[in-house]
Amino acid sequence: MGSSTKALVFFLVTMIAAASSMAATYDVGDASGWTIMGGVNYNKWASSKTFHAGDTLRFVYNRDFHNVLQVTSSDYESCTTTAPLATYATGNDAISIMGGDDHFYFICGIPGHCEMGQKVDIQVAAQGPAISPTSATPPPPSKSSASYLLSSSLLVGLVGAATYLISMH
Ligand SMILES: [Cu+2]
Repeated sequence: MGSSTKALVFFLVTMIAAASSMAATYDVGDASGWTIMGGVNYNKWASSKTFHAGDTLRFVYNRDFHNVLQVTSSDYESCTTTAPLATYATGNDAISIMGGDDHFYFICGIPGHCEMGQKVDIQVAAQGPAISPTSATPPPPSKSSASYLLSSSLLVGLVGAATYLISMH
């Protein structure tokens, strides 16, 4: 194997390793957890982060007093708890925000809690977690799942190229 090929393979493998290690886990509310105590502003918390498809949200709370409902945008706005898209109630819920929506909306389903501010709007960044496209202008937010797919296929392409280069020698 020529040294330039070796360098290229090393580069590709490094890129792939870096891309796959970028998924992050976020504790919602950090040390405060998921609560109505202390007046945590969850959207202020969320705006301090940059979420990517593939990241994990962790809701930590006392399950005797709270739960986590994933809801639609309008149910989030109106604090409607009767038609959740998903319900979590273990007290330590790890929720992957892999692919899908631009926004993930979560509220507490215990009466009154959402109204008291126990709600969070997680906006997933427009660009996928793998490899940023080289174009100067990022795609609009509505294209996030498409760009995530694009990054994924780029990754598959890199793996294919690396495999091909190795098999040539
Ligand atoms: Cu609650």
